[in-house]
Amino acid sequence: MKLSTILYLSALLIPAVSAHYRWTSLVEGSTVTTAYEFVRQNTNYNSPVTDVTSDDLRCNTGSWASAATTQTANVTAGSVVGLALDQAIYHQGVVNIYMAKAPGSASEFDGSGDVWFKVHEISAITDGGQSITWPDDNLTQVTFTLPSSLPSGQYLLRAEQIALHVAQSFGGAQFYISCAQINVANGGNGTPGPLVSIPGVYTGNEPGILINIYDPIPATYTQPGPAVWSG
Ligand SMILES: *[C@@H]1O[C@H](CO)[C@@H](O)[C@H](O)[C@H]1NC(C)=O
Ligand SMILES: *[C@@H]1O[C@H](CO)[C@@H](O)[C@H](O)[C@H]1NC(C)=O
Ligand SMILES: [Cu+2]
Repeated sequence: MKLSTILYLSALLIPAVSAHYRWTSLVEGSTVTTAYEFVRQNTNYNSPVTDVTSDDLRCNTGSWASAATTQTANVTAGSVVGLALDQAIYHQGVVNIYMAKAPGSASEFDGSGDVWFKVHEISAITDGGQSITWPDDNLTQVTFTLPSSLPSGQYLLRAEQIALHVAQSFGGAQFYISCAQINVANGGNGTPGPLVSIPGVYTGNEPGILINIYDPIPATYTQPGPAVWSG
């Protein structure tokens, strides 16, 4: 089959706008918790956020209204946590996981200020312009190990997939976001950082956000955001 035919047939198989993937559940170890039990539910249905200067970039549109009714999960430093989606990721892109420590309880924290640090990322794999692989493609969950030096306390845990299929023009990148609320016990004395604000962390002009991923195939890919804090 010609490449154009293959691309046409794959387009038929992918739902265009009706059913985007959403981060709906906290993952604790190997357990996927109930949808929106510990994850703030948003009000933008299946749509992504595209304005990187909007407060909606923090935990998604309308999610603050559900903060108080979202439960906070008890987890321990050094354990595996993550977020799961209602269906597999299908837009080519990359994943970042951020955390922010709440001054008090996570359910009362709006995530404002220079409070966010990156704890995990899944980037693109490039091959000098020969090929580019999106390892977040087809994933239904993303997990990582909380550093054991993470201080105890309540946190927002924010997952972000940046879909890059129409990112060749400014504002084209699509941010699929949710925040979970967790209470970390048995933590350590680490100093997470660098700390950034959300919005503020991105301008939209980053080489990993404003990018044509098809033509030519990028020789390198630069993951947006700060370096990962690994404890
Ligand atoms: C978390 O632990 C606290 C203290 O033991 C408890 O009151 C709370 O119900 C627990 N939360 C959940 C969601 O299990
Ligand atoms: C995701 O699934 C598609 C369709 O089966 C496949 O072509 C692609 O290679 C997969 N991507 C990864 C990263 O496994
Ligand atoms: Cu789409």
